[in-house]
Amino acid sequence: MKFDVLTLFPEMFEPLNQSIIGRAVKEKLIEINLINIRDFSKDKHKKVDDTPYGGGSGMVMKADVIYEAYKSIRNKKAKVIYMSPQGKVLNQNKVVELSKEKHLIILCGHYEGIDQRVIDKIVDEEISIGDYVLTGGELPAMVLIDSVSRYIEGVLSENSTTEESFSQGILEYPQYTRPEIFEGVKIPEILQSGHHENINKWRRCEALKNTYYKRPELLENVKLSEEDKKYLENISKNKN
Ligand code: 4G3
Repeated sequence: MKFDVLTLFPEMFEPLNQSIIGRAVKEKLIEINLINIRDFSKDKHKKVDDTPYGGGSGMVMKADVIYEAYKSIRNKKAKVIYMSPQGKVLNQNKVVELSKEKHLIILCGHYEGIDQRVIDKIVDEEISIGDYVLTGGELPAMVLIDSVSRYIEGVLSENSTTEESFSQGILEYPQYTRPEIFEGVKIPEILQSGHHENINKWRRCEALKNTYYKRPELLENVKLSEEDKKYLENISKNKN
């Protein structure tokens, strides 16, 4: 997977050189190519923004400079994504869908936004990471790159995306590791039983309990087995 990122602040992407994503880059499982939009300003002062037509506060990023930056990397096969609070809100299903692309071009805006004409000309999809406003699209772009890269073959250890939160539409079961007793609190006894079928059932029930209490709205859009429904009945009766 190749990510081209059009940004005024390529230095902000330094965190992607760390940990799992950093290793994926070094192993060439993914490629992150940062393009500094400012390099494409033809102005002697390297101007990239201007005041809005019609008046108002703030600055707007210039269409011509962004278009020159885009032309330096343009590729018919790539999907162009604009990170914006006005986009469709990202979720795990969208992340999986994007992970099947070969090449993503991500446009990061700053200031009050970007001249609408270049958005209309080059952008395929507008995506938001949530209903709040940030100073720029760089953090959202990093969120997108991280979440999508986890689904690229070899980036994570086997199975780790199939069982986790959201992959089945519900939250995760709680995890425990040594020590066996922490501040007087023992781990749940079943986890030392060695009975894997019962452990799996217990974990499923805990995952449903977590979801019921923390994110009940997720249960409306998920297919539940008859056993799941029995667990949930008990949870709602507070028997667990
Ligand atoms: C465009 C994305 C970009 C218009 C970008 C502000 C939040 C998100 C920007 C605009 C952003 C998000 C830059 N803030 N929720 N800021 O994904 O008004």
